[in-house]
Amino acid sequence: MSETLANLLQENRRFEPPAALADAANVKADAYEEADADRLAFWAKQAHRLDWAKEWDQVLDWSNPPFAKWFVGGELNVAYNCLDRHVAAGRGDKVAIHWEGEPGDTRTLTYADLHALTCQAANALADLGVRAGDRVAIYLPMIPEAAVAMLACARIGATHSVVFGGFSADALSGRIQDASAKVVITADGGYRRGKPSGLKTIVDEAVAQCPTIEHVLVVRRTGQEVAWSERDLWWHETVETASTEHEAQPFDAEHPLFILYTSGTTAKPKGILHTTGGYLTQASYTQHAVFDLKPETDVYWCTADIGWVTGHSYIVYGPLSNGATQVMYEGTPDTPHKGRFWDIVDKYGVTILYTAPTLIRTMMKWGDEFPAAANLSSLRVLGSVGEPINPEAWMWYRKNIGHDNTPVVDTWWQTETGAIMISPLPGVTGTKPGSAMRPLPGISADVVDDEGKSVPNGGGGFLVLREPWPSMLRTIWGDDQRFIDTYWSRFPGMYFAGDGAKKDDDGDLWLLGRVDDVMLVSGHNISTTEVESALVSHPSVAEAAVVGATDPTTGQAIVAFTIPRGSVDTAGDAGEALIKELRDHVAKTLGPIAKPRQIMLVAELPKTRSGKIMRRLLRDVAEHRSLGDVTTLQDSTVMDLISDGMKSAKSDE
Ligand code: 6R9
Repeated sequence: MSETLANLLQENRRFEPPAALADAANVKADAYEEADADRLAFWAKQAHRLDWAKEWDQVLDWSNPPFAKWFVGGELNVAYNCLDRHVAAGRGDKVAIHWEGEPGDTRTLTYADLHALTCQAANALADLGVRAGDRVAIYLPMIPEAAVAMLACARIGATHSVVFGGFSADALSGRIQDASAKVVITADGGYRRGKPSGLKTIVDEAVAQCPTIEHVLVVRRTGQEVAWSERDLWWHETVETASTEHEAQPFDAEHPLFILYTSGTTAKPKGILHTTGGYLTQASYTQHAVFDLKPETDVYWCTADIGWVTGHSYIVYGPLSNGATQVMYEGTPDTPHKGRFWDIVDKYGVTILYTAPTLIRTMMKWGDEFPAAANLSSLRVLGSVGEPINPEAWMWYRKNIGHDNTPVVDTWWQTETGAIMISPLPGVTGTKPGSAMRPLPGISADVVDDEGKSVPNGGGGFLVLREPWPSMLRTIWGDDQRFIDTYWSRFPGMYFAGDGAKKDDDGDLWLLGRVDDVMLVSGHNISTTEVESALVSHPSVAEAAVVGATDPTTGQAIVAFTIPRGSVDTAGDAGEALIKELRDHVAKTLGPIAKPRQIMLVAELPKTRSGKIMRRLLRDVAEHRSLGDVTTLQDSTVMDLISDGMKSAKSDE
């Protein structure tokens, strides 16, 4: 095998930043030079965008790798930086959150409101005996109280562990037990798909297995009936009656801020630990730099859930530390209709939108008429995160959402990295559809081969980070050895992210998916992302997921699951003809080596709760069934296999 990862996809489209945006951009090209000249001085300057109670003695202590300390000896309070300092500067009346419930109810919270509520919650938690260093689990729908709960923990130095509201009782109790949390903050329920869902019942079931839990604090959102026990307290009786006065104490820069669980390859989720000063520095700087956020004029909206790292860094800590006005939406994108997102953009005049490829592809599938029906002219920067964005999805996003002139920033990062690492800067970088382009100023990323050697331009391999960064994970909660083994052992002295990537001829970076998903076809390592992108570049395809299935002659063979766009006819012969056309299309786009052995037309793809395609399940479907050359949508057994797999995956959690 000559190459570590084949580089098949060619992309020649390029889009320069709009001149007006470039002229007024928060961050210009000189940031790269400045950071290259002195990386630590650069990060120290970004740390000074925050208010510190005590200045640090040392920017970085890397004497005991991979255990980093940033801003050693410095002290600050995260909630103070997100709230108090804006209020103190006379911006208390500025809107922090325009909240929209799924049923259409709304709330507007100014910085003064958010500050008062956070102080009340901090006082209430302290009264319940929560002290600095204690862990608090948060299991809430997308309501303002989710942000308040996180900020209240940060304010008193308690470490929060937010668990996505879609997780099961087992998943929740496992995470509570791993962190030995003292308190859970939840709600009676939330609205999803037009119905109230129950959260408190799941917490009751989970907490039965969690002896460390002393109290359950419950926000009333839906008003549904809930069972009640002695340890339960209503938020409106406990928090909303507490004093709105609370003085934030500073904490050490390395004080634990939060744990966020991310599932690894083994069953036991990893509790990724983030600390205070470095995390906030990078979350805050990247919000300012990557989104060109202007707090006075922008209305920002990140569609992620607070249960994922994107919600932590780019709904709570990034926007609020910058004093932004943002939109927060509780529900699903197709309730009550498929244009809901675009109605929200229109209604609030959203200027910066941050969403995920899975949503963009879903919107492509639904059809152009939904965004066309709303006024999206306020948008000026679009962001993407969570998966590789296929060039055609990128183009669709720019054209249909960004009126063909809005920069699209494809941002690569992970729960582990805490904040954005690789991304264009909207006022600086000429973008290429599907490329995350360059590491941000102050970040050192590279693509290496099996031996850890940097690949030349045009080559593919493993994405690594060569230098520590401020918002890096500090460890896996309670398991330093697993931290070392998982991230720092594959390539000595480098952080290995688990992703494949390539450098194009200009040295720009293209993410190629998880290396566990790479297919080995006749001795060539082929990325699932490239084959998926080739499929999505066909006008009849909305989404595609590609896996390698064991094959007697080629080792692995490429099997593709493809969702046609809404208007495409796939009945009978039309389906067969489309499959043939798609196989040929991939061969023509990427070369014959990448031609799928089989293509299945399907109505849905199995996804994780955060919207990432679960190729593992598709591999099972592809391998455990000898399928003919073609299988179409009409073959319901394939869909049953996919949905059975999804059910068992959900019960795994
Ligand atoms: C922020 C987040 C991390 C994994 C990461 C990679 C994939 C995220 C991406 C991307 C290609 C991008 N990923 N952003 N792949 N291009 N712009 O999603 O964190 O949930 O921990 O997932 O997501 O595979 O390793 P997390």
